[in-house]
Amino acid sequence: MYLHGATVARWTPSGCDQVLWVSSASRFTPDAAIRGGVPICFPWFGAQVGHPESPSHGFARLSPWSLVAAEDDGQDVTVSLRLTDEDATGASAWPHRFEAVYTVVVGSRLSLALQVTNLSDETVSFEEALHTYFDVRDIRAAEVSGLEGTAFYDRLSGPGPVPGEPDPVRFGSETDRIYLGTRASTMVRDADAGRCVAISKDGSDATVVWNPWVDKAKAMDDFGDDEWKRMVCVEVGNIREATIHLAPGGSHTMMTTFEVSPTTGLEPGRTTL
Ligand code: TA6
Repeated sequence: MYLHGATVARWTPSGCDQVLWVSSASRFTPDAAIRGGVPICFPWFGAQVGHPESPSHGFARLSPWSLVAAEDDGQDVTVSLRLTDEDATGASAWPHRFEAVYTVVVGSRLSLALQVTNLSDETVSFEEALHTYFDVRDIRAAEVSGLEGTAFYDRLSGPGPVPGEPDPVRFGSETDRIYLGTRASTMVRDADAGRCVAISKDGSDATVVWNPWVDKAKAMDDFGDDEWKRMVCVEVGNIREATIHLAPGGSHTMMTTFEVSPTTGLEPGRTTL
């Protein structure tokens, strides 16, 4: 885990392979987000509306967080990090007094909780997401379930929401979707690796699913050309209609938990390229 962006980069439950993916081309510099693990998107998702010059996905993943607590209870290790408007890099783009506390519980499960408190004397609005990169053996044999029937914004095809689909999400091309109004748990089923990662959440009304596929992977200089095969992003968040509005003194917490289990022989069809 890095103080830079409070980015959890690796988590390997005992007896399991690595669950989180990090690009071999990722930069580890103060001016760049880590390409992989769990970058924190806050206080906006994607481009900041009306501010094209602002960093994509906000400043939290580019900022130095402070360690405020660490505890090992023999079972789990709990680490808490903090970011305020005073420490945040480029916070002028969002001129509000705030405190964000990120609590990470590492054990046989990984739990992440982002609590944001409005320290200003006016109501503030923000978007957020835990932009998790999961490691998969081959994206063409993987699927994401739990979003069946849920409408989504397809960021590749245009503005309006698209009706939900009956089946789990499978991957045969670039996929970039924001699922709306969903508090559902999801599951990454990685057939080739014989494992599932269950993703439960709380305080989140949106879920994003992303794989850049071939061309977008090539277009990113901190992402290996062939690495699109080995990752999928499933991101719990509050985005667009789920934007959070916090009154002065108010707090909001979004949390997610990951748990690994073996697949039970449900082999989805492999997507051919
Ligand atoms: O979460 C999906 C997404 O918003 C995609 O549109 C893609 O741009 C990805 O995030 C990565 O964004 P980044 O700013 O990290 O390059």
